[in-house]
Amino acid sequence: MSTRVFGSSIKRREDPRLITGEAKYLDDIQLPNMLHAAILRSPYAHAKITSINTKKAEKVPGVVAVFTGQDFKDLPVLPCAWQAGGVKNNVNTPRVLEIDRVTFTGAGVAVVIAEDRYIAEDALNLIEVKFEPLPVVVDAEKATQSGAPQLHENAPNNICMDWSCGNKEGTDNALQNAEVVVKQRVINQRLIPTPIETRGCIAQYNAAAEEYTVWATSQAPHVMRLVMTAFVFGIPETKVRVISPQVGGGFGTKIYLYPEYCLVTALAKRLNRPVKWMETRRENYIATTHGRDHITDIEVGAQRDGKITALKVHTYANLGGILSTIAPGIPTTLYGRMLSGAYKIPNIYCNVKGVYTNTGMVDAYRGAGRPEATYVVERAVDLVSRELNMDPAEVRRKNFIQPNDFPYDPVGILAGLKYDSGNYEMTLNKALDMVGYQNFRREQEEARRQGRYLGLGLSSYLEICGVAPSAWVGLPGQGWGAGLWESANVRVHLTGKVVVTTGSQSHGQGLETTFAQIVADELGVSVEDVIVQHSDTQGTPFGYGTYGSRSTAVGGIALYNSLQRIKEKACKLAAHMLEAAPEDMVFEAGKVHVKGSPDKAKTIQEIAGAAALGYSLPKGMEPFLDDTAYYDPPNCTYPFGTHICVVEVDKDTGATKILRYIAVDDVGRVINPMIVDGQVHGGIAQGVAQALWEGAVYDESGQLVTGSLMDYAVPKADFFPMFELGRTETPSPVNPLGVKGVGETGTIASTPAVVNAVMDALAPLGIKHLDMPLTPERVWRAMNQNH
Ligand code: MCN
Repeated sequence: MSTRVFGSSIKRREDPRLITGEAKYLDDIQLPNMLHAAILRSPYAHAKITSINTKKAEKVPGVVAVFTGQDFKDLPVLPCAWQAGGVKNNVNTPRVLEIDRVTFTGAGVAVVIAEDRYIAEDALNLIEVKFEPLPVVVDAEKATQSGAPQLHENAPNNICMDWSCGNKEGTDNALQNAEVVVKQRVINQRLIPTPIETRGCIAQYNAAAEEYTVWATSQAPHVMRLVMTAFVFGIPETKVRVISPQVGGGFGTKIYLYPEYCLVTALAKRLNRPVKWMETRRENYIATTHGRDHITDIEVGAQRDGKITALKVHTYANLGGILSTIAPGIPTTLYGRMLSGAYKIPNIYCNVKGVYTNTGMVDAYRGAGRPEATYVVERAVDLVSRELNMDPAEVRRKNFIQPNDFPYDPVGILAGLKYDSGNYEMTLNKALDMVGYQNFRREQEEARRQGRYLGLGLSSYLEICGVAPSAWVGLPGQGWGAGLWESANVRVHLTGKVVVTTGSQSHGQGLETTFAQIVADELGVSVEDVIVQHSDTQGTPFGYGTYGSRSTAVGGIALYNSLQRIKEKACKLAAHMLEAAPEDMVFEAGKVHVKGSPDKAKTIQEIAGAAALGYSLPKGMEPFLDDTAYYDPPNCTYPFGTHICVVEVDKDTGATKILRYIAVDDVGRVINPMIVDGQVHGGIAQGVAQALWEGAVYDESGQLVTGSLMDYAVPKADFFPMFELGRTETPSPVNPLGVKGVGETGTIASTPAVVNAVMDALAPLGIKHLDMPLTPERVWRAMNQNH
């Protein structure tokens, strides 16, 4: 009997090639005769382009060509694929290169193609562009006010969308009748995702076949190909092969179709030579999508006993100067619809104004909408606790959705979907046990007597992930322009070795390991006998890609379903081989045996061999064990948990030190605990970074002040204590493996845990709220209000 590998921490199979430097990232790819592109970007946040003179640049030895937007004016603008919130009439998206006007610093206006990258970069300086600067607005709320510079004719007051969910009248009434009402404005500042590898693209054109091969740092190669061919080039999908090589992190930013990818592809044909473009870090900061950037007014009503009765939220969501591929869906479907959190809140209303400003594009960044929603809810619960002078753990307990409430409909705001399963109090209790809550409160009292500021923050988050049901994302008003199912193909070769191809895409998550674990358990083969292939549109079935923590709960289930059909066929063939009745066959631990006679058996290897040889098959059976499954789940999955952060704020400097960090997550059944822990670690680091250090800053003229790693405070490992992780396992009833997603939990949970901890520490000073990042300066100023 083979050991079950589902649930065991086997080492990541992708790591040897990553650790030894054998993995090939985009910039490692060198094609013969390849040219290099460098892009001239607008130094102005808002300006007309009155003329561009490329003559001097063209004369530089080694420069092959220089192009401007005029040269590509026949190509349409890039599409916006998630037109949520009713944006249909005011979609403004990038061109391959902008032609008349730019709306953010960093928009591409010209491209130099040269024999090497250095020549191309140097020649950029010789392009003469006349810009006519226009007035600039960078703040989403100010952009909607009268007199603000107008960015797009089709978006009066710069409002791209004005979207609401919930019950306004009911919420207003409940707020009027509430025994206490707390109001707070909170800023969820803009973040720069910063994967270690920046973006890049190589394109090669085969003139004889009229076909392109495109290598791109993509989290969704099939979607990239679809969108690029159908909406930009107007050519059959079959004419383009997209390969996503090893990708060095994405965090959402590599989902989209960016202008540079289309530009490089067009150039490869025009110049009939392969062309490569690789983003610099500075370009990455100004031209790759950012995340968050909300200004939110919260009104929360409660009874004196701690029961929350109403939550009203108004948000200005900054979308940047133009829309990225799925931008409108983030502050609507993935934010507004999640504002009930883990709580039974009987009245919820949310209004979101998506706003154009002269800043870089904003789209999904790890968590995408759900960190913003969780921040609102978890801060609101703490503000109520403070107002009522109640223990924040107690207020959470009073309002939690209970285990027998599932499937739970959060007062209709989830557009028909229901939370699948959960036991929120269980994770809270476990986290409180791990931290030693009562002891901490005693320690805190003692510290306060000594003039020290110790604080503890809770975050009992809930998230939606495994985004799918196609029927849900395709509902009128949701605006998603495609389905959201996943696919997997399984082939069991003659020797019993298994090749899986998947439409999911791994860029750090470890899917080559966890998907192999699913196969190993179902077929009873060893993990070493399984290869998982992905990231190449040639040879993998269509899939929507990896984001929204969907690979396991959607792609993994397509794989599971495919394996069931392989097993069915194996049973039929084994029955034929053993001269037994198919209905008497049992598939167990890599063998098919006759019910009650375990000795009368054929191994999966023997069966695969027979299927591949095809000498003797049951009547009508095709040779080979090969199956492709497509899976569209009936619901999303809803991971949850409680994170606790313990901090000390220095009374003299305002600096926050994290003393302990406890995370208890429930992501359903766990395939690989070590990988899941790793995902949680990375997520926590990103969420804590938002709370304490990171923040993208634009000045009034639309220049990104935090435009490099010298100015944007990405944390280092020694900023963190060892994370203390716990887990509960509440299976999801949505899928046969009982799995939920984990890729974003840490980011979603951690930000409010840290802010709540700092606010708890500062409570003796009467400080109720400070906006992030909680830098020593900001905290010190609040502690010393007269300075
Ligand atoms: N897993 C598991 N058991 C579960 C759930 C997941 O063992 N119950 C495993 C999975 O099989 C997979 C990993 O955990 O190996 C993450 O799975 P999942 O939650 O399905 O998330 P995705 O694979 O869809 O990854 C997307 C998610 C997102 S949305 C962002 S953003 C993100 C993230 O994953 N970006 C990452 N994790 C990242 N990790 C790295 N290293 N780099 C990124 O850019």
